[in-house]
This record gives sequence, structure tokens and C-alpha cells, in this order.
Amino acid sequence: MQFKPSLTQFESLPLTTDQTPDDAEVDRQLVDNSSKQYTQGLTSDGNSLGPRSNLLAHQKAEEFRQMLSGHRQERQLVILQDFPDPDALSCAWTYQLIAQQYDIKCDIIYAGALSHQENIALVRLTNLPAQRWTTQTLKSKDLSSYHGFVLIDSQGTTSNLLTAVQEAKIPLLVVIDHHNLQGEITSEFVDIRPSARATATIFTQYLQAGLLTLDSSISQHVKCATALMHGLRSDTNRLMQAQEEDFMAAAYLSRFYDSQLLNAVLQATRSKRVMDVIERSLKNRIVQNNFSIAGVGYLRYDDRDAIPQAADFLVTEDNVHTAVVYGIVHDEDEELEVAIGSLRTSKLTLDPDEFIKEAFGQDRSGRFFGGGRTSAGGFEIPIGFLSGGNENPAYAKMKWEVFDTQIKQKLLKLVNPKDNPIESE
Ligand SMILES: [Mn+2]
Repeated sequence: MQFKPSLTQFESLPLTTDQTPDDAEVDRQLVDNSSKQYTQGLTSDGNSLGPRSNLLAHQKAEEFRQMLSGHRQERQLVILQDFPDPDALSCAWTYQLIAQQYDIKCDIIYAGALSHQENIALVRLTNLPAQRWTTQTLKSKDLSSYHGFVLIDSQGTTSNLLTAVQEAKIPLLVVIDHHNLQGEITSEFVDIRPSARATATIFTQYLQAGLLTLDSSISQHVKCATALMHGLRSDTNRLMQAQEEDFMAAAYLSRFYDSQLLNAVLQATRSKRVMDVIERSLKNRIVQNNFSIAGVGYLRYDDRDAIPQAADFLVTEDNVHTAVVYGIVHDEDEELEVAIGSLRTSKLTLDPDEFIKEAFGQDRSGRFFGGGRTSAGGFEIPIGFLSGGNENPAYAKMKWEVFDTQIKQKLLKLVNPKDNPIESE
């Protein structure tokens, strides 16, 4: 499959279109996957998912089952984005439980950190089996024992582990995601549905199709269902952006999840450092054409998630429909620096994926600096040669100013059509 940037939306700034990109995506997929086998809009347990999503869900569940049968007794690596969110974590766990039935043993790994207080609480309270493997850890592992790797809730563009795993010649077996297609994918099983608001919705549909029979008397199943409910809620802004199939998935999970456990996860409090980043975003924000843009300077690796949280907060201001917050994250262990940013929007006609790709473009190898899904997106720009040296305050300040200015001007080109020379009348 080939990603073709469709930037037609941006030719008619300011970023509005009558057709929502998600619908276009569904239509395309249905054309690709149209099958005569589809007969009835009901799942095995009688839930109507609506004919369009039902068709896809059932075909994909069956294809998924066949793929798993063909890989019995293998070992697989499930690679998550570097800073995994509840959607990714819960789905990886569900994948592991489904795969177990085929005697497939999975290690769920991520390279970065569990940064958001709710994610730390989720993993601790449910004993969610995800492990942090840095690129150093990876070197100490015998990768030859793995038969394949799996990408869930991402397409590998947000993981630092990918290159090493590919170099070890481990084949990509599975991609299950709801972000727009990020590039060419060669994988045995691919289920990418940009129409789904959460990967948790896709996984819940696998459960409904019988890939794993949840049992309320099994504590692990209850915890996993709770994690999926959390993933689904967090990717749909507490179900406010959920569509019918997401609600149907939540309804199914409601039979098994533990509401008190979910409540405990949601009660997790923010650290002072996260509060400080949010404060900086408030102080530094500029608002133009209903966009709120804020650079927050340097932050520690472990506090990276303060950036999306700040964006979540800025987008709640009156007359703001889209917030972009960014900063430079510093990893002391690996002397690595990366400029990262998050976008949040309540504007239905703004596609975060296209917006970010258009704003920041691609690196030399053709890889985009970021992308997104409905209502949210993110980007990562390596600092490269300019990394480190921050013990010299004048240098650190200068470096931040350069990145801050460049990111701002790239964003403002899209935000203010009048400043865009291409669009002048
Ligand atoms: Mn997701």
C-alpha cells in the first residue's frame, strides 16, 4: 500500500471541507474490501454494528483468526509507540490474550516512558504486562527467538525500536491501527480503519466476533475489559467524539469492566512538573484565527505527556478550536533531544493528520514528522547534531528560540492564509 498525500484540503485554506476525511477513507476501504459473503448486519451475539462497519469487522476478524492459526507456538514482539497511551496499552494486552489461545507468546514493549499519570495508574492497577525496552535493552536481547513483530495503534512511525527490529530481520506480521495510512506497509495481516475512533473499538469487535470469550469471573479479563474501556474513552474524549460503533463497543465492554477500577485510574493526579508545563503553555500561548499555539521550552523525558495535556487544556478556551503545544524533550540516559508537539482540535473539518503533514513535511528519507487521527495529532522532529550542550544556558536559549520560531512560522503559514504567499489573491 502506498500513502498518497491528498493535500487538496489545504489548497482551499482555511482548512475547511464539506466532506469529512474519515468518511472518504471508509468508502475507499469498503470498495477495496467489498465481498459477496456479507449477508446480515448482526454480530454473533445480536449486536447491530451497522452494515458498513459490520462488513469490515467480520471479514477482518476471520482473517485475523486465520493468521493466528498459521503462527501457533511462535514468539512475537508487540511494539507500541514510544509513549504508549491507554488505547495502545489495552489493545496490546488484548492481542496478547487472544494470541495466547494459539500458544503464541507475546512481549509487549515500548521504548520511551509511561508519562501520563493515568497510564502509570492503569499499568499498576491492572498489572498490564507492558515492558520498557530502550534501544540499549534491545541490544542485550536475543532477538532471534522472535518469529515476528506486531504494531498496534501505530504504524511504527512513533517507535525508536523499529529500526533495530527490522535490522534483526524480524518480519512484520500484524498492523492493527486507526490512524490514517502512514506509508507503505508490508505485513501479513493489516487492519487499518481510520473510521474507528479508537483501536480499542476494533479489538472489542474482535472479541465480539468470538476471538476471545470474556469471562467476568476471570480477574484478568475484567481488568483487560476495563483497560479497553479506558482506551476507548480516552481516544474519544470521554465518548464525546464516539460514533455508533464505538458506543456499541463500549456497551459490550460494560458487561465486563470494573467501573471502580476505571474510576481509580481516572483519579490519578498530575505531578507538579506537569502542572508547571501547563502553566508555561498558558503564559506562552498566542491565539490567531482560533488556533492557540504555545511553545513550552525544555522538558524532561518522563514529563513528555505534559504536552498533550497542555494541548487538551488550551483547546478549551473560548474562541479556540485548535491547540498546538510543543517543546524539546531531553532524554538524559541517551543524550537525545527531540522537539515534540501535540495538536488537539474540536473543529470537525480539520484533519490533524493532513494538517501536521502539510505543516512540517517529510524528512530526507520521505518519512513524515508526524500525523494524527480524528481530533488529535502529534509530531516529533529530531534535534540531531544540535542535541546536548544545554549546560551552556546561552546556547540552550538560542537553540530553543530557533526551534520555537521555526515551528511557529510553519504553523502560522497554515493558520493565517494571508501570510501564505501561495494563497495570495
Ligand atoms: Mn488510538
